[in-house]
Amino acid sequence: MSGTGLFVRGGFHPTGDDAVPALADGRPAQTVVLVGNAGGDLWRAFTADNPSMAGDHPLDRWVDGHLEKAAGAVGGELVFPTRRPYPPIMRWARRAGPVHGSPINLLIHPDFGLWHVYRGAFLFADRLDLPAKEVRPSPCDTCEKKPCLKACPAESFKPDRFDAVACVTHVESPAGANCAARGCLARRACPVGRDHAYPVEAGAYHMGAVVRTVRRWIDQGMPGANPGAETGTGTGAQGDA
Ligand code: B12
Ligand code: SF4
Ligand code: SF4
Repeated sequence: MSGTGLFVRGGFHPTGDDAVPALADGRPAQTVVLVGNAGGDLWRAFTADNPSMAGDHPLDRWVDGHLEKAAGAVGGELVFPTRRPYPPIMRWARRAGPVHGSPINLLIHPDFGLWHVYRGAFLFADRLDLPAKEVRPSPCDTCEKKPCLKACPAESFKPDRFDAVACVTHVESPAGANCAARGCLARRACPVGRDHAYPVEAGAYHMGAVVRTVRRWIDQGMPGANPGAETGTGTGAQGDA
């Protein structure tokens, strides 16, 4: 994965509470290792490799190709965070590394802030030795003003859910041009990890993927565009985030 911007985000030994799926041969996974990216490295590597951006979901296809190659090399079984049934990757991420929930639901990392995601989980039949989990406090605990919560012009962050319809309706409107062109204002309002903020073009690309996905869910009649209501398999096509 060298030169791709992908890196190991930590690992853990699952228990029954972690809802880790069984391996293809039915055995339980004894070790889970998460891979993801942070900051702009992955975007720069991807665009250098794909100057034409041809085809559907070019970022997902590029990332998935690298993950599949790596999984083959280390003998792990791959689970993708954005393919249904959605794995509880945010729970796994908290088990694996120093990330915490934030008021806008994205996980916050003390160094990367909100500028990091998870691309794949490698499941292993063996109990592999893992370094001790890094334990660090949440930056949100000492962030008094919580600017992330005040930045969304569409009031998409409800106390218990993300209102994807309100978000996308705003982003598609003329008033939402800033979100559309540069990425989510709420994510950008957080003072933590600003040095790791995605390049502007990456923000626009990811936002475009979110808008297309949620618009499709709305067109398919999914209540509140809540994907949790949906079952089945296949790509969530939210990826590209
Ligand atoms: C579906 C999905 C979306 C949908 C959400 C639709 C909706 N109505 O909520 C859409 C397409 C809108 C979306 C958007 C984004 N997403 Co998204 N998304 C997912 C995905 C694939 C599944 C989540 C899910 O529905 N699980 C199933 C349900 C049943 O489980 P759930 O626990 O109930 O999940 C929901 C709750 O956590 C709920 N929720 C629970 N409590 C609370 C409390 C508050 C205050 C809020 C706001 C929400 C909330 O929000 C979840 C839905 O997003 C996850 C990956 C994963 N496997 O978890 C990524 C994931 C959560 N998304 C991610 C990202 C980065 C984004 C975007 C920033 C992408 C972008 N392009 O800008 C935006 C920001 C949205 C936001 N501010 O929350 C990352 C987060 C990484 C991190 N640092 O934490 C994840 C983990 C994917 C990844 N590859 O790492 N996403
Ligand atoms: S703005 Fe403050 S409360 Fe919001 S995510 Fe960043 S550190 Fe946490
Ligand atoms: S993209 Fe814009 S409208 Fe959507 S949640 Fe972020 S700030 Fe709100």
